[in-house]
Amino acid sequence: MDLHKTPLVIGLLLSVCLAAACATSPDSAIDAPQTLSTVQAGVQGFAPPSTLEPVPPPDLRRYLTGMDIDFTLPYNNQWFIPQGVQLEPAWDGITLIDFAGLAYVGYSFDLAGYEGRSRLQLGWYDPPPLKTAWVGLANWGLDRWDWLALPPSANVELDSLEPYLNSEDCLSTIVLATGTTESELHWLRVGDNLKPCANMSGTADIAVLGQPFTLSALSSLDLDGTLALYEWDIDGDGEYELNAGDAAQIEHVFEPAGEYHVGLRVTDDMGATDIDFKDIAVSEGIYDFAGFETGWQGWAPDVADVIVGLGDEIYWEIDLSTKLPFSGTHSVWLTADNRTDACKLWVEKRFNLAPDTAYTVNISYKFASEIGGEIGTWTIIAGAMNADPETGYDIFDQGLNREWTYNGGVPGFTWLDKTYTMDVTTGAAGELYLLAGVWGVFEVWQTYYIDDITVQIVPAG
Ligand SMILES: [Ca+2]
Ligand SMILES: [Ca+2]
Ligand SMILES: [Ca+2]
Ligand SMILES: [Ca+2]
Repeated sequence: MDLHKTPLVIGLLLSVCLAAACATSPDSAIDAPQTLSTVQAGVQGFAPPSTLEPVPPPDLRRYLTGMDIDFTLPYNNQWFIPQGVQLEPAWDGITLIDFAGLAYVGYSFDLAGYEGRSRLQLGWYDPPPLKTAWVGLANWGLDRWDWLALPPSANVELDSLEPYLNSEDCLSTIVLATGTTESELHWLRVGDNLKPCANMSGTADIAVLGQPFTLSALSSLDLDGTLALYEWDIDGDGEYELNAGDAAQIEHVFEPAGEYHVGLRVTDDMGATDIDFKDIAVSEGIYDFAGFETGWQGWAPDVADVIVGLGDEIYWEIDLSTKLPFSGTHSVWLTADNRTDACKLWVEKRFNLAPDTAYTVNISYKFASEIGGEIGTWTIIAGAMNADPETGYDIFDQGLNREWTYNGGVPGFTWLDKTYTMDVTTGAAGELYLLAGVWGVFEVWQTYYIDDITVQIVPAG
């Protein structure tokens, strides 16, 4: 197939539809994205969101998700998917591969009153190969489609939007894919640089005096670019004195004890900034870190609800593994075939503390999940108990932290940044058990990884 001629041919085919497009329903083009998580999730080239807290993208106007198709425009070989739309040019309606196939969908933007940059941005969940995708813009004055090869940046810069606005200031565009590779379009947007979102949610809120503390900005993101600079304001005076460069995490030792109002400022590759804050209480206490490079470091695997019947136990395994470390060469690997529909897998560690004493406990760790959507999602369990967790009832009764194991829609295993703070009172034995793991709530096989567990225990304030 001659790729250079194809868009022209299609342009002729599509031009007959042009006059009707957009003018019929300009308002339908600016529907808000379906969910915030869809918006923030998994756009190609972005730092993965490491929590599931919604991070509202700024400036929803002029922003369409891949699902916001304008069906008054031509379309072919497109399928709705949770993260947008899939383009499958080689689909021939049966199962065979059509090497000359095309996939295309159209979108319309209401640009009334818009005077910003003449730029169309496309965010791909799974981008098309180079030189196989095109953007068609409806040129109303010349009554034709102007076809532009999609650049690797997926940002289409125009000299002016003027030729592409109809009498109602509507911009109509077609995204077209050729070849035999599927691609997935996540969003489209007209406008200037999007502000980044600073997020400190992976940073613990208690710290042990004189011990290393991880300031984490891994949950921050820039929807249309990359984060170039992370800066921290340790003493809360508005001056960001700690420059972490492009490192999303940095170690800091807090001294003296007290309450700190810590600020994070992130700067994207276009120079735009955003800030976030967290109050961190620093006091004497116990600090414990395990990166699992030299063994279990006091942690131990445990399971519950893995028995199907007499002599029949589901397959499960919790092991130190080199398959996917966050730090060093090893992490903890947890996997199970959840035929019981209720299995629980975790690692636990015992700490010996004063009896009958109230403590504030923080457990922070890296958690890798490949679960991008709702199907098959298990839940994270993380808790602190004053007795050895042995059964499902033990941990259920303790008011554990439970959270979905979604990874934000990113393909493959993605490291998430988890931190949980709990109050617990020891019993007569002075024992404290911390646990981190997963609870199988769908009857499917799943695998997860845990690494870099930091525990901080301070007397309850
Ligand atoms: Ca940006
Ligand atoms: Ca400061
Ligand atoms: Ca490790
Ligand atoms: Ca146990």
